[in-house]
This record gives sequence, C-alpha cells and structure tokens, in this order.
Amino acid sequence: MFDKVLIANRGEIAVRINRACQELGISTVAIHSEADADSMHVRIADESVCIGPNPVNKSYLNTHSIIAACEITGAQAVHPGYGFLSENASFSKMLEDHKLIFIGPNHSHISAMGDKIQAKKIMNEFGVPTVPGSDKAIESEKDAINISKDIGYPVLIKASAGGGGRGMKVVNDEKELKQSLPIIKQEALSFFGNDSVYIEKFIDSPRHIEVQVICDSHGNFLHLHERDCSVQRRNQKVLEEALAPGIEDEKKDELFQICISAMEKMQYLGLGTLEFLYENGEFYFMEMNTRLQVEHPITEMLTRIDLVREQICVAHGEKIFTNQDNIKPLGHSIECRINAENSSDFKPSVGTIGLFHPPAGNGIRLDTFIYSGYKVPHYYDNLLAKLIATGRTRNHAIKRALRSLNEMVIDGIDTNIDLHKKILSSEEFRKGSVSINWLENNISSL
Ligand code: MV4
Repeated sequence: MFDKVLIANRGEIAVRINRACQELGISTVAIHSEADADSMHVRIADESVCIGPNPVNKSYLNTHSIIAACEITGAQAVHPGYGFLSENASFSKMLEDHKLIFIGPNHSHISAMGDKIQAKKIMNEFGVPTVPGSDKAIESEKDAINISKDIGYPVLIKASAGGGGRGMKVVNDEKELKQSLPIIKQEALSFFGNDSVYIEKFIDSPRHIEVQVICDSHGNFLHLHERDCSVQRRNQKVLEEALAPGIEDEKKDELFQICISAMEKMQYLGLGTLEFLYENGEFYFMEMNTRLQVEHPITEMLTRIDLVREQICVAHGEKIFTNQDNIKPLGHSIECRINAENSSDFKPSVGTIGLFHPPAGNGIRLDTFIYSGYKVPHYYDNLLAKLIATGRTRNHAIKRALRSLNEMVIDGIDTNIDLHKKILSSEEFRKGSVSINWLENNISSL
C-alpha cells in the first residue's frame, strides 16, 4: 500500500479522503491556499504544504506546485477528489511522467470521456443506449440542418468539450438553428478552447439517473447500482438519492449489465459514473464522469462499501475486496447538499460560523469541514456540508433527513437548509420520480 498520499483538494472531500487514507495506514499530505491555512483538512492531515495564493488557478489548479509538494514530502500518489484536476488528463499524464500515481483512471480514458462526441461514439459502439443525434462534430450549417431534420425539432446543440450543462442550446426550428449555431460555436471556443459541437434530440423533461461502477486491474468490473440526481437547480445538484424510485428492477439490471460490459471493453480502471437521461421508460447515455462524485456517500451507505478506500486500493493494483453477488443495496439514502447561500437569491454567502451543531443519531452522516469560528472564504465553491440520511425505506430516509435538518445549527452564515426542508416536505417530491425541471419550475411555490 502507498506510504504517503497527497490530497489535491479542499473542503469536505479532502476531509473524507483523509479518513480513508488514515484508516488504510497511509500518511496524508494536505495542500492549501493561504486562505485555507486554518481549514479542517489541513488540521487533520499528517502534514501540509501551502501551495499558493487564494485564486484556484494559483493554488488548487497549480499543477507545478502540487507536483513540487509531492517531491518535497515524498508522496507517492495524488488523490484529486472531484472538481479541480480530477478530470484533467494532462495532469494525470504529468504525474505519470514524474513517477507519481494518479488515483483515478488512465489518462486516455479521462480524455476520451472528456470529449462528449468521442464518449458518445464509444458508448454507442459498446451498445450503451444514447440520445438520437449526430455521433460526430457538425461540419457545416447544411450538416446541422440535415441532422436536425432527421431527428426532428426541438434539438439540442452541445459543445463537445462542454459538460455539466455548459455549452448547450435548445433550438426549435431551422431558423433558430441557423442563428444559434455560430453563437454556440463561438461560446464553445471561448469557454473550452474547442468549437466543435454536436446535435441531439432534446429530451424535455427527463430524470437524471447515474450508474456507479468500480473496476480493478484483475478483471473485476462491478456496478454499485444507481443514484437519482434529478433535483437540480441551474445544473447544480441540490439533493440526490439512492436508489432511484419508481423504476423496475429488470430495466435497471439490463442497464447495469450494459454498463459493466462497456467498462470491460474499455478495460476501465477505478471509479466511474455513467450519467443517463431517463424518460418514458428509456435510458439515454449523457456523459461519463471519470472521478469520485460529490454524491458517492449515498451509494456507500446502501452497499456498505467505502468507495474511496476501494478507489485507493485499486489504484495501488489491488483487487476489489468484494464481488457482484455480494453487493446488495439495503434501504434508501438521501444526500442534501448544504450550501452557504442566500435563501432568496441563492447568491453565495460568506461569514464566520457561529454556533455549529451537527445532527447525529441513527442513519445520519454529515460530511463536512466547518467548525464554530471557521471563516468561510469566498474564493471557492459554497458547499459547507453533505447531510446523508439513510433509512429502511424512502419515507424513513425522508423523515430522518427532516429531523436532522431541524436539529442542525449553522449560525453566522446563510444556508439552504430551509430549501431542503421544503423539498423533502413537498407532496410531489414525496411521490418520487420528479424530473430535472421540477425544482426550478416549483421553487417559488414550495
Ligand atoms: C440533455 C438534456 C436534454 N436532452 N441532452 C445537462 C448537462 C449535461 N450533463 C447534459 N445535460 C443535458 N443534456 C438532451 N439530448 C438536458 C440536459 C440537462 C440536464 C441533464 C441532467 C440534469 C440536469 C440538467 C439540467 C439542464 C439540462
């Protein structure tokens, strides 16, 4: 096993990764910007290195400083967490060139899945259901018109280097297509440095269902069932749950087998999540994330597998400790993302945490890095904590989540705790199976 791992992240996920490392007997190196010197992930790590000033491009995205920190401390591997450099193929390659292990998939898979056209093409070839549309970049306006005619309006123009909702435009007819195509290409070029776009049938009220996979270098390609991440606002997940309510097991099992066989054909390594749109009983591949996800704890609670521990072990060349037959999810788990945000305009809020009282009790897990007296910096994302409530049934998990939200005290800063209470109390949500548009369409009447 590794002796020392550098955690190239901050906040709650750095605390979470530190736990898995220290339980494996691995010594941990935290990196931090100047503003994060007093952050919890620094305090609990075995050692820490200040890698630069506060802006992310000078600190948590500063690949040279991070590699230098590995050399100074003797870390043999880097865990990127999520966001930041976690899907940066060139960083993964740089580590390899410096004889350091990137705890994640091979950089060739990171770049293949980062190119949404290539990802779709690969999945198509492997028999994964994808959204009807072009499987290559649009070459001309005429090309776009013909493809759109074939699939039928409304269509979605998507940037190949996009993802997470950026670089997309719905068009309802040929006139709009002609107007929008050059604009979205220009946006793609300025946002992602790559102007290639593709076109898909627009699916107007899907659910967002994702399948967790874990693969080792000994021929084991396992799935850890699915998560429903449809409760989103402006492409930001707000609340996630497992398993997905209201989808028959046979339909899900069929999808799991397709996902696993695609991973086998790819010879994928490590954790991965295949994201699908789900509408009228059909799954459509959207994209694949080649990293640990924010919402991984709900899968951990149902399968009782420590995903980060397994991710580190398979990166070290070990076998996954279990097999598919032993993975039997039990109960229902809901994750509420507790953000530092204004409840009226959702703008990030900053301040110093006053009294902080975390919830606890049966079935409650709080992944967080905040503490009383902590000054929340404004440089980074506004996720403060993830409340994970697990129960025997979905209703039980909902009740536990509500009980915990009532118990939780985070003074000194605005949060979205009230929004979570409204979501969990709403009839529509309790019925299950809301679409990705539900929260935005109903937020003012919740
Ligand atoms: C779509 C779609 C509808 N039809 N593709 C959003 C981010 C990226 N994962 C792709 N996304 C979408 N692709 C087709 N053909 C709707 C979305 C979408 C979305 C998907 C899942 C969860 C939230 C979303 C919010 C806005 C748009």
